[in-house]
Amino acid sequence: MSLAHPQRYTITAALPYANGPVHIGHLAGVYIPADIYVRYLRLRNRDVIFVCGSDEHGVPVTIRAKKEGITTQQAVDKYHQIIGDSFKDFGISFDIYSRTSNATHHETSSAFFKKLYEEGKFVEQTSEQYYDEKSAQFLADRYIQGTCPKCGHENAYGDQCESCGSTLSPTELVNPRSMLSGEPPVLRPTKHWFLPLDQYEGWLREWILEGHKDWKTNVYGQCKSWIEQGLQPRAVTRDLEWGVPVPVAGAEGKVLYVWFDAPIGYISATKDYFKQNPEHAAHKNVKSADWEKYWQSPDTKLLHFIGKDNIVFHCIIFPAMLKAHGDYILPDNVPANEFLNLEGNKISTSRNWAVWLHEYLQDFPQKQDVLRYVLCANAPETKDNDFTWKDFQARNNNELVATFGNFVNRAVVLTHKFFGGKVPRRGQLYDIDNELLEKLKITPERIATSIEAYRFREAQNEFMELARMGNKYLADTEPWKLIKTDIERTATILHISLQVVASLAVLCEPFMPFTSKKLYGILGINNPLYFPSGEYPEIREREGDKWVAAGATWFLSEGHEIAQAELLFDKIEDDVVAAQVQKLLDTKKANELAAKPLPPAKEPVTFEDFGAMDIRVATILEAEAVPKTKKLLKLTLDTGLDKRTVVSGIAEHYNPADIIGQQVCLLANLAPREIKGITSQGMILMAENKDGSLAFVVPSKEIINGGTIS
Ligand code: B3M
Ligand code: ZN
Repeated sequence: MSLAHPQRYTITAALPYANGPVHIGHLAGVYIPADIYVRYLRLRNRDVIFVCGSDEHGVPVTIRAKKEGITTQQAVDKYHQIIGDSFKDFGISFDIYSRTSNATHHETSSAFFKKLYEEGKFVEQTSEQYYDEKSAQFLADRYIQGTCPKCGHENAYGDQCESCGSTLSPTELVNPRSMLSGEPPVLRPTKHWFLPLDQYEGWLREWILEGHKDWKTNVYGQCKSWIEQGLQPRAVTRDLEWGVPVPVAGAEGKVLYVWFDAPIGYISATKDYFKQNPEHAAHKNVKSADWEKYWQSPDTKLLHFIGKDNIVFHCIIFPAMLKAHGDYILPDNVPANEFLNLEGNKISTSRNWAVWLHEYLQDFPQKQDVLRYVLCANAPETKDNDFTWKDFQARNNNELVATFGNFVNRAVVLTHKFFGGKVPRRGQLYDIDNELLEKLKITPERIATSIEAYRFREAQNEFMELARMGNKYLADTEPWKLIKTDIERTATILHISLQVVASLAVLCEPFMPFTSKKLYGILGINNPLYFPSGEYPEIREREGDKWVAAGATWFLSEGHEIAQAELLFDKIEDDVVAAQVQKLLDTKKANELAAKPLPPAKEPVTFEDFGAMDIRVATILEAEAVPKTKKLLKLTLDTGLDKRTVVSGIAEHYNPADIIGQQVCLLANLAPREIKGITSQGMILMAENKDGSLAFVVPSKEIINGGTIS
């Protein structure tokens, strides 16, 4: 059951690992829906806190740091900054973007563990785990590689084989080796603390399977299958150096498992927020210590926005932790999304198959709202979905430019042209006017209903429907023609159009906040329009410190002066989109090459076999294409011994003019061969890349022609 009348909302968005930048999949799956929801609540004047931060513990960050040759602290500092900036750039309106390496979080998660420990909520278990004797440490699953027992892939990880996708445990690997030292690890006993999830099974069954049939089917389904498979005790500590130290005597060298501390990060972030913003929600008169209300008061609605890979942690493990602790409320809902693919393939950080937010902004400055719009329109709400650049272009050009932007622009420009930039008088209304006004009246409520049901695509589409209808209204009534014969009717049409524009300005705020702000500017609304709590969809305008209703649908009064039109959206041309597609094709090619195996090793040869080769340094004197061939050059070489002709298949890699004077290595005693009527006396040594590109093999300093190579 969902909380019917919450007094306040605590909205969390998954804490991204600080091990890389964020991409469109993150935005579409988690942060855009969360931000829409929160902005909507704020428009309705609900008391809401929106928290997030970087997840700075766990093995993924240590691996990334190692790869970049920097310390783990440096790595998390770097990515915390990059990720935080991307969110800010895209208008994700967190009240706080915190981080789990800070003091508040260490204290909070440590105290959380300690309470559970002292109350005997954990079970202690000693088990055998892989240990690297050379580096003197236990190995996280990700730090062990070996042969996959299922498919024979030689570089499977201790937790997963990326070749066949099987989930593994480290002891299943054949020929395991430590990624730290390369040595085979040994098994050693180690003690850990486990959260006995099996003891919470009955309660989880009741709370989720009976009590939360309202959750999204993808979420409910995953929970059901986890619970029905039977829950096992789950280790909440690890043998690692990086993380929150286990606050118990005899636990040296152990830290909290990242999935134990990370969700507590939501609580820590809330505490930090209140420390930094004691005046939160001034109208609510909340004190700084009141962070507790947002986590412990049963009239608070707690929602976790996450991607589908995090469902078990947020629906089963974290709630079991909260329940074990006893002081906390539980999530009211966990509206998890599925995954967004990119041009038909799974987004992958390691394969660089992604549209990175910071790169998007370099290529499309000021187009944050376009991406927000497209990602919401395609959000993977019920199934995995695909982002394509073609669709991005089409939605921008057909929906944002041709419909929404065009409607606003015409209404504003014509008002200036015919009525000096003042909202004209509304005269008699006809059916066509009333139809649009009816739409205007019902749309806010419809958007609200969709958002409250976590159907953000549908909500945004409702918004767009109103813009479409407005656009059609102008096309049908043609005020630019009517002005010649009927000024009064033209005035009414523009009056109504401007009311719709004003409504769109407010309604688009959750989806396209940058555009909304521009529209407020154009309409000359100094204080943003506002939906009074409980009276939605009636919109009021703020005058000084008072809210005044301009009527149920009339937002702009007659005579109100508006500013000049500004470009809201502009057309994205084919070549711009083609460049993005090309960038991906290049990535794909680079990945394919990286995955392509090297030619296999050849059979051994004897020293005598090798000694029989007469390899010499030579210089190219002349070069010309061999007629009627694409690949061949005829070269004249100075070998020190003689001048000779060699035909070489390098025409696709070098221009004849560029290689005159080039030193090369020549297999000089290769038996002469007739090629295209030319006798070739020897062969030039070339090095070959995976992509087939060729380069001369040359001595690293100048050597006389005829110098031998051995
Ligand atoms: N950092 C996993 C992820 O980025 C993890 C989420 C933590 S939410 C408490 O998918
Ligand atoms: Zn495998």
